[in-house]
Amino acid sequence: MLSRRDLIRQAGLAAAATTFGPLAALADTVTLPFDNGERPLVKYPQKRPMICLTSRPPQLETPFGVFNGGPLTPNNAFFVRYHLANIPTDIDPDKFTLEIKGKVDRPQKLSLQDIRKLTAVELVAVNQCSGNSRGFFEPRVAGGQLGNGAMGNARWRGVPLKSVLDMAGVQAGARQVTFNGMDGPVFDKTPDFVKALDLDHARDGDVMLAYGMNGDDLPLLNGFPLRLVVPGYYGTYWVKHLSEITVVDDVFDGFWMKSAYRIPDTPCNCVEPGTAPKATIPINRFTVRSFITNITDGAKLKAGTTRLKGIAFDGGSGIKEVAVSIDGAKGWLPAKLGKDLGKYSFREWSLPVKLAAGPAELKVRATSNAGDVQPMEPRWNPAGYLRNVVETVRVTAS
Ligand SMILES: Nc1nc2c(c(=O)[nH]1)N[C@H]1C(S)=C(S)[C@@H](COP(=O)(O)O)O[C@H]1N2
Ligand SMILES: [Mo]
Repeated sequence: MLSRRDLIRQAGLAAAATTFGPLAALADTVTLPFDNGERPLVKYPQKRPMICLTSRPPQLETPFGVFNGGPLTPNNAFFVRYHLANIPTDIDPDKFTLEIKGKVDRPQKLSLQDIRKLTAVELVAVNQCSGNSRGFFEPRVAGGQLGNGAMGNARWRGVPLKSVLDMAGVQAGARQVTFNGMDGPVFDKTPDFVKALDLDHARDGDVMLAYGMNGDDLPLLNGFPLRLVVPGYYGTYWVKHLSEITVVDDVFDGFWMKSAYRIPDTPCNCVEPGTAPKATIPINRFTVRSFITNITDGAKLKAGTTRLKGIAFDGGSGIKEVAVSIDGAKGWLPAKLGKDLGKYSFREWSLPVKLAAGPAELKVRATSNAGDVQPMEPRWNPAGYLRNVVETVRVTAS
């Protein structure tokens, strides 16, 4: 068994030899179901073969079949998203420090050991990229053409962000908290990746600084040695290799908050396809979604009883019910929900259905405890975020 250090060293060596990149481009490819959907499978350190969107920086999508393996996504199959090509590849956990500064009474410089000594909490939560499923948008939109694999569910271990903010003593009048990681732009003109949360959100007790993922350290590509976990919120806020927390007394206006990752300020957060929103707000909680995981589009099945199974999740109210249709949305049957791993987690569901010989359209539709239901028609926004239309899996039974 390789130790964490060995792995990191190995990653470091790979970085020294060339630039950090795939250990191997595998012969296999995957074809996502939209135009220009052909992608190579690549093998990066600590990862199994993953669908490659870009290699510099690494942007890796989880092969969808992984989601049929259980409610937690294995670390070596968890998707990877970066914006800036200069990612840290050789982090010495003994030298790592997290700084907490700005409008605080007692600025802090914490080592990983200091953080590990604080009372730990664990929480199961989905991380999903805002652009997950962007490749399905019609009309098509610019940005990474992702299938449905830019999401994952893990048991995160760490400390509440509130604990370290309290240690530092947030000053009266503070409004937001900003988060910066160790990656940076290659060209000076590209703005550094810095995200912000409102102070109340940052102190809600659920937002956490995570060093553990599914019982192990974070993989390097998922933010080793420390990342922000913002349960129920899109991945853009989940800053990796987190090294700088700054309390500010205004609304942070960095590029990645003010200009990027924004959604239409309309009740549906959508606009007429092909049009621009008049006003926008920062992206925030996940829309409610569900998937069939054990049957792929185009599958040939035996007529008779088949057990459908899959996952559902939302932005943190939890899943109330999941309904399944096998006749193209004419009739709906309630699915049985699996074990509740918490309101931020994937919720498994299953349902035996009887398929007559011939073609069938299988659909699944989740309702959240907040009362949100997946729409039957896709909602559109120019950045390709928030997709949550009821998905269709076409099968033929014989
Ligand atoms: N430091 C850093 N953190 C980051 C990013 C980044 O580019 N740099 N991208 C964010 C985005 S947009 C997403 S979707 C998540 C993805 O987390 P993952 O790579 O662990 O799956 O990381 C977030 N944290
Ligand atoms: Mo993202």
